[in-house]
Amino acid sequence: MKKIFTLVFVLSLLFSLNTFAQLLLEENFDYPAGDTLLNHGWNITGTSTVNPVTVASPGLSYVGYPSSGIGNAALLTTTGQDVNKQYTDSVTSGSVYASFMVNVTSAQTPGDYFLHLGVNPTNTFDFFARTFVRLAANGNLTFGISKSSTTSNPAAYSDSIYTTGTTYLLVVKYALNDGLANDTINLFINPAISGTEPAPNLTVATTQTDAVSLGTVNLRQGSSSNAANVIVDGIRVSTFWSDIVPVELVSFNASANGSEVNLAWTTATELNNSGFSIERKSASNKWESIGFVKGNGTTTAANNYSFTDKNILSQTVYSYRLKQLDFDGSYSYSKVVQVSTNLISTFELKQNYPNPFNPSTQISFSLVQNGFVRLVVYNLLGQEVKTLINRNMEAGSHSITFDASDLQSGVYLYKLNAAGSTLTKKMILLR
Ligand SMILES: [Ca+2]
Ligand SMILES: [Ca+2]
Repeated sequence: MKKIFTLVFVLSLLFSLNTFAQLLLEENFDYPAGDTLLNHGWNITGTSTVNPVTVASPGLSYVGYPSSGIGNAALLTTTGQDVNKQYTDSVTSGSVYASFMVNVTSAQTPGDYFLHLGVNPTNTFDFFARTFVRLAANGNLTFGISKSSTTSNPAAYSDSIYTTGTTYLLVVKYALNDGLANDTINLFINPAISGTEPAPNLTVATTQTDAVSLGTVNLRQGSSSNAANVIVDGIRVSTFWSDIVPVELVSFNASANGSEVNLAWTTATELNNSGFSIERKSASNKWESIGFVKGNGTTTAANNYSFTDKNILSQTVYSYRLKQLDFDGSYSYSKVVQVSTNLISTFELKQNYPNPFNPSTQISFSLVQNGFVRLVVYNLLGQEVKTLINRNMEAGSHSITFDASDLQSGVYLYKLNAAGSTLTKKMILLR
């Protein structure tokens, strides 16, 4: 990533690109450990108030997942209170995706479900996309999914390759298909963080009654003889896969630096990535492409990219976005970052301070553009007594300390020359 330094001004925006994703729910459990979830916008599912669901520390992390490592987590044990949280809106068509990190502390052979989707307000029977975990014969874990009740439609289970004490990323998908008794449910386990929905690990399509709508995510503490002890964290619900697991780009950073704007971004993984078209607009204009940066095709390694926009105006707010292009021509946009340029619009040489001075003083000046700069001190006879600056400098405000301890008292001139212009001021050394 670019190291950025400027004497003038730095505005830096660094954030995960999904910051403004249209999530129906985001729950990072960024609450004090030990709090009950009922204190943080969750409601009771059913009636039990025994063994409330509480906040546990630390939270869970999963590389590349946007809700990774934020705050704490929810701790689910067995029996007692179940809780739910409402989406901002109920969903009646399309698909609902609910992603979350899960770390199973211990599991039991019969297995039980610890998370499900429900209507809003929740009731005690519309439990859809039930997500299970159980202990397999080989000592590992398997995750499972069902449409609703498993009495006559057992849950589908994954391979028994998962282990306790490991954090997994699970995504539950409930597709509200047009027509009756035909909705489908998928479970994705550790899907690629690519922004593109992959093939699911599990699919359930029974003729059980469909959900009329979905409006809550529910955490459940199952039976003492079946259920697991589970830590759940980073719940994200949306009708778009790309909102919950969006992170082809993990950061996108814009900074104004003198006479240019530097863009820097990082990808966690890439899939068929031809590259990035850099798009810019200022307040009154349309988006325009200002350059292209080649991608790395398909890779699971993190990659850093940068682009410098040298064609900018002063005192202007620019918006930038990346149009990520696949080899097949499909594309997606990053979120937008904004940056305010603060280029100096006047060439200026300020009065030194202090003045008179003994033995040193500060000389400040502003440059409109990058270029070669000379700052020279003369005596009143026009003789050069000291060269303070004689080099290329960046546009912006600068200051330099002039130490006159080897000069005699008197009036001196200091002359700044840059970009073909010269400015001169007087200063008085009083020893
Ligand atoms: Ca968390
Ligand atoms: Ca249906």
